[in-house]
Amino acid sequence: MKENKPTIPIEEKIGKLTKPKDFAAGIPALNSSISQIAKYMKPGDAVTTMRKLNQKGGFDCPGCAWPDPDDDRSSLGEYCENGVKAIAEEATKKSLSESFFKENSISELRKKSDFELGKLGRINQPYFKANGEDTFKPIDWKAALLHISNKLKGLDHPDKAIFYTSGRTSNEAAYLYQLFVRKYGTNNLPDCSNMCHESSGVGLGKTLGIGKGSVTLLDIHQAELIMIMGQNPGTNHPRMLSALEKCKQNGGKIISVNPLKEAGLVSFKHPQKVSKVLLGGTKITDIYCQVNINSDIYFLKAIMKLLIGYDEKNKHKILDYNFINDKTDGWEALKTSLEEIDINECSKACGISLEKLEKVAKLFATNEKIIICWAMGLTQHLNGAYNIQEVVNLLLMKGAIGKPGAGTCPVRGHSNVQGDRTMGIWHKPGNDFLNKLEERYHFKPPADHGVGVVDAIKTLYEEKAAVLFCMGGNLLNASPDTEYTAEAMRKADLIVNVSTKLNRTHLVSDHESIILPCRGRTEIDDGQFVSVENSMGIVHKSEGVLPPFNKIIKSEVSIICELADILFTDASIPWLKFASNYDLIRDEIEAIIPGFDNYNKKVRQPAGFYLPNTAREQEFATDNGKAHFTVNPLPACLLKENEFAMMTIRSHDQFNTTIYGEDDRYRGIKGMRRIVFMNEEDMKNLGLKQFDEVNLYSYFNEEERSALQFKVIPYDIPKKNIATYFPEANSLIHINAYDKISETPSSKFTKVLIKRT
Ligand SMILES: Nc1nc2c(c(=O)[nH]1)N[C@H]1C(S)=C(S)[C@@H](COP(=O)(O)OP(=O)(O)OC[C@H]3O[C@@H](n4cnc5c(=O)[nH]c(N)nc54)[C@H](O)[C@@H]3O)O[C@H]1N2
Ligand SMILES: Nc1nc2c(c(=O)[nH]1)N[C@H]1C(S)=C(S)[C@@H](COP(=O)(O)OP(=O)(O)OC[C@H]3O[C@@H](n4cnc5c(=O)[nH]c(N)nc54)[C@H](O)[C@@H]3O)O[C@H]1N2
Ligand SMILES: [Mo]
Repeated sequence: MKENKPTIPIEEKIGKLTKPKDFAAGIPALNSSISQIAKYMKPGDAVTTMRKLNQKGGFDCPGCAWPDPDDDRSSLGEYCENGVKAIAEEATKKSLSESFFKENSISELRKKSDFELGKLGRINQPYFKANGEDTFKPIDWKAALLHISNKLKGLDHPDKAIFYTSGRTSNEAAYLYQLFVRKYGTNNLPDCSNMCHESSGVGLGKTLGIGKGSVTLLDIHQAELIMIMGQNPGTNHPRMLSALEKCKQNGGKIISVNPLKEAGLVSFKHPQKVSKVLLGGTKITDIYCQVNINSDIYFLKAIMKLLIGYDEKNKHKILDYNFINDKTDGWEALKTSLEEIDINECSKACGISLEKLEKVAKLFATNEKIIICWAMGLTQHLNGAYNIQEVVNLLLMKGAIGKPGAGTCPVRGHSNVQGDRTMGIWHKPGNDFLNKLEERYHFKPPADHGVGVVDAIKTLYEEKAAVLFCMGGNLLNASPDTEYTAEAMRKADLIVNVSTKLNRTHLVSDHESIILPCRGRTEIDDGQFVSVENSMGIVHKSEGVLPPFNKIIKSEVSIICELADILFTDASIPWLKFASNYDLIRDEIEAIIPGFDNYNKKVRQPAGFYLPNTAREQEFATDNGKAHFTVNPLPACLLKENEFAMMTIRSHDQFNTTIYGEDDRYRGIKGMRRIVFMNEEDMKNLGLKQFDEVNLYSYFNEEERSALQFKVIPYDIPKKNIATYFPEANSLIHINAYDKISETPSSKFTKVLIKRT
């Protein structure tokens, strides 16, 4: 790789540390929300927006995918502090301009931090950077779309173009986008899911026959036991805390499995209930297990082995044999494999004492309505799919699936990432789906699978693709191996980004780059509304309330339709009609995708509608109709004496690659992001003090990767484990360090050496 300045510039800031919090939300969260709104929005707009957020008839928060209550929504708006930040970021009145780009060359802009780039304001019109130039110049829509269309027509094979999607795209835009891409002739449809919950989709699909979770919000309220693994809801899904609070009020117990003691998992003070804030909060976690990074399989196997032991001692009353016999296969093989497991080794590997493991197992033994929730701490590993399959094993033993208060709960990230996949944004589409497209639209969709994110980057690196089209997102910063990815992208002839805000992916190109500005969720869309699917499979309407940022920017649907209208000369698909009436798009979706009968009618019901979910009905759409127990290998995550296991996590002040601010309030960090959280004893052993500067190195397949100039922070984290922020440390994650089953990059486990600068 060519020697270069780091793609993400190094900031040398020293901030402040305070004591990490042991509760989430409360008055500070409300204050923080209000100050965010005040900074970026007009007061009138702010009030209108907040009243309509996640209300029936309002718009879907562009933050996370946590569902809204079917009834009983808070009159203040069903929102959280971080949802407010997401909205303020989008609804800002600040604008980029032609003169700004005249005065700031692209190489100058590359020196800005992600935080600074985000604060420049909304993209106000289409821009074009020509080959060999170093500035963005305005271009009109027609010329931009014609240029893209000509480029696509000029490729010698449609697979030379790659079409990425982030997870904010609505159902309507996503459906048309995949139709456009397949009519063009490729399945190269990587999406952010490839870096996110792909392991959940694959692991659940293989064992239960459906790649989505099985529980509803009511199940969470009714559960007797919830185990939360690898998730930080206080920051990333704050509205989940209200649901957990209800579970606790109903007598439920909660186990948290996480290397860090995350504030929101410890206790919660409901920010919209003043009495709760003043009187103290609800204790959330009953048993907190601070496991080592990527030791969850050891932990889960230990619990299962203990459960089998209890079951034998209790006349086989602990496990659900009716369910195991009627609904599953593979039980004997799993049982035999667990006999060979050494429980002391498991305890040592995960760092949880036998005594504590027994306490956890006893809760599983004595409860029936059990839910396991998880997010990136389980999915982003070399063994991500296996992690999920072990979660399934534990639930199946207890028959805890498809009955009230029990089941699987992968907590999704982007607000419509699940819906995008339902709409066909997938590089590995099934034949049934493709055949239906062929029948309805009379073209032959490509049969060969396309590339996911990792392969997309490698394809660009090897110059086997020339055009990269991104429907939202920030692929450069979101991807692993930042320097490799940047070099891959620099080789593309043309990069197109449909975006709301400027980010590093817009600036990376060495050749041509086009930015097409689009409207966001909060904005009125010429009388149309869109729909989205949340983490629990509920599809509902989302209608913006603010006037569009300006008259030039277009909706994602219009951009796709106008480009398709230019690219395809035949009139077999009425693209422009779709753009003027989204009901027509929903009719198309109804015709192709199962579960959308009467879509236009049902989507207008105030709380939307549930998509069918086989696992929820205890039906398993696998090869033989049974849910599968699986035997999964123990991950080899032994560390050499000088190695540390690094996870990359989100701060409280970011949405993925969008950096709202430089604090991480719950973890007690102020004004800095280029930091390594480290165990105090490990620091002592290395002779390091707080704020000392270190360089980080990783060696995957003996290839070195580095991330330089990080400040060390002492933190309550198990020994030999460290944490850094995403995306600053992405350069350490080798492009080939991904789960071979789900292709998910191993963002939560990298072996790292720490050297003083
Ligand atoms: N405000 C805000 N909301 C968001 C986002 C955001 O960036 N900001 N992002 C959205 C998106 S796209 C997603 S996918 C979700 C992400 O939501 P999360 O998955 O909660 O996000 P991460 O910060 O990646 O946190 C992972 C958690 O897993 C723990 N962990 C790491 N490795 C391991 C491990 O090996 N085992 C276990 N048991 N735990 C581990 C970490 O300590 C951390 O608490 O949030 C969504 N919502
Ligand atoms: N090391 C490491 N890497 C990770 C992760 C990790 O935990 N660690 N997490 C991974 C995960 S879970 C995910 S989901 C990915 C996220 O990957 P992406 O989805 O690609 O990244 P985002 O940061 O969410 O994208 C932000 C950009 O989206 C654009 N945008 C915002 N709203 C809209 C809109 O309404 N329409 C359009 N067209 N554009 C919009 C803005 O221009 C903004 O700059 O990152 C992954 N990368
Ligand atoms: Mo995600």
